[in-house]
Amino acid sequence: MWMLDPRPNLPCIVQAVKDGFDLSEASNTPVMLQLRIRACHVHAAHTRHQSHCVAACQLPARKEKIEQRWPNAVKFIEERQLNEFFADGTDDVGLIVQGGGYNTVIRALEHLDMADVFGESKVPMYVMNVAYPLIESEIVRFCEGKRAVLVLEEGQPNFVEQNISDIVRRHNVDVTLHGKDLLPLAGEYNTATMLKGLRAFMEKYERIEPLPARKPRVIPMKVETVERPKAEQASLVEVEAAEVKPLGSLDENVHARPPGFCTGCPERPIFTALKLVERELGEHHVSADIGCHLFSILPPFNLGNTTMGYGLGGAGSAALNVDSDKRAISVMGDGGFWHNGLTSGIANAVFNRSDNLTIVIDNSYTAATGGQDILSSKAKNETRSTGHLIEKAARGVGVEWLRMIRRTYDLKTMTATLREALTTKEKGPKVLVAQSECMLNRQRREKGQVRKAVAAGERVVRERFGVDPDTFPRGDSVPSFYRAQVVSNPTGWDKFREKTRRGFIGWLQRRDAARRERLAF
Ligand SMILES: Cc1ncc(C[n+]2csc(CCOP(=O)(O)OP(=O)(O)O)c2C)c(N)n1
Repeated sequence: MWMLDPRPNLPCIVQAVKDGFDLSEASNTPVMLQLRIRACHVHAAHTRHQSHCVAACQLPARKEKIEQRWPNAVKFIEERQLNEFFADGTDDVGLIVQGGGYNTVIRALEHLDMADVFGESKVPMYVMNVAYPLIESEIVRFCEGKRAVLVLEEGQPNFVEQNISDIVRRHNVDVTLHGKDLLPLAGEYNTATMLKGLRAFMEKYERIEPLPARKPRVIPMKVETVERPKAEQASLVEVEAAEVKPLGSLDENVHARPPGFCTGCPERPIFTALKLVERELGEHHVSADIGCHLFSILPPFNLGNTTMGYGLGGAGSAALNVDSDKRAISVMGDGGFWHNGLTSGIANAVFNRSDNLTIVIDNSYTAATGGQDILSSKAKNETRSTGHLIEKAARGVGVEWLRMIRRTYDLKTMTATLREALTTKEKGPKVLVAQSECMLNRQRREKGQVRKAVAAGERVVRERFGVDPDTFPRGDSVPSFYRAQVVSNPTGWDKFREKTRRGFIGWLQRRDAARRERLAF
């Protein structure tokens, strides 16, 4: 089966759909379009091509495939120029990359000053928007006359590199091939990884200077920021000057900060509650899922033993449906729930008479990929049908024990419900729908509304939360938090209240300052 792996920009992807249908027609073979994960995170509008009907492709008869369909496909790919050449002829070293990896290579080249941000490479590149079949004539054409070529291919075995090696050997092309000798065998080829490989390649062929050996970056000692009475300050300066000493490299001294939940994220308290309940009931197997909630597997929560795939939190814990004093807990997002979790996780748990607990984390969006709407989103969407309840769907497939929590920040209720779910004698799957809107998306949603209301002269109240800097923790002290209200277009009553409060607080502050002054002497 042929496979397209277009460069991850929308016009290329749209074009690849059209080309894919045409290629399929021309070669009477199914064509697969691969979209890499980052490409799946973008959305935009584009003009539709004339729709094609999918030709019913006959399943391969081996002889016919080799003698007719394969050559037809190769011819079509060559003629339609589905693969691309960039900056060819400018140098005698070059790069071969599959379309899906193109943006990352360009970003890495930009770091080496070998490409600009608009994707103009200064290094010859052969971009395979068709990952399979490989086009021999194009590979020979690209490699001929080059000293060396680097193949940037994610994954192992390195099928593309091996295939290219075979092609250049058979055609007696005198080129040195590099690939997995300079790049890692496993793991995602992100910019940092590609940069390392590219740097090694470019240094080897003297296209760039080797990096000078890195000196550890030295950071100064922490500087005391406590405010002290003036009298003490002069001597403090002397103490600081005496104590400043280099602390060594940043790597050794600055704590790594793992990615985690956003500030104010409603998913965070769910895992806090789970952590608290585990203190009472002991550790459980937690089958995690794909989405923002997967940050639970990192510090400070460290909750999540397995992750199988999107919507598969429940399915992943199915194997642990055994007689035990502890139930397995599975987590799934509302996106994962609708993607397949309702059937692969919940319905199967009903069917298999599972005793496990599934927590559906319902934040009203597929949040991790940018806040797209889903069936249960509350937002009114002009082109989609929203507002379909998760609890109704779960009950519809036979769940009896189901609890809804409509404010995940309510830690007491969260903890109590989790405890009940993990200890109740009731048989059958337990489903807990923990619902609170994603804060990032809520802010995006409300921003426009608020701006309009303020412009229309309406009274709008916004809340702000913060930590009182005067009480910021030192030693064992506990900081104090505040909630402030910002009122736009205040009424006369608002203004009067504000004035009275300010007057009273000012009086308290003056009284406090006088008392401190008295105590200082
Ligand atoms: C099989 C698969 N498809 C798609 C993705 C891309 N993806 C990553 S997170 C995510 C959305 C998760 O949404 P949801 O389950 O609602 O969790 P949330 O991020 O809102 O907490 C998707 C589609 C993936 N990782 N795996």
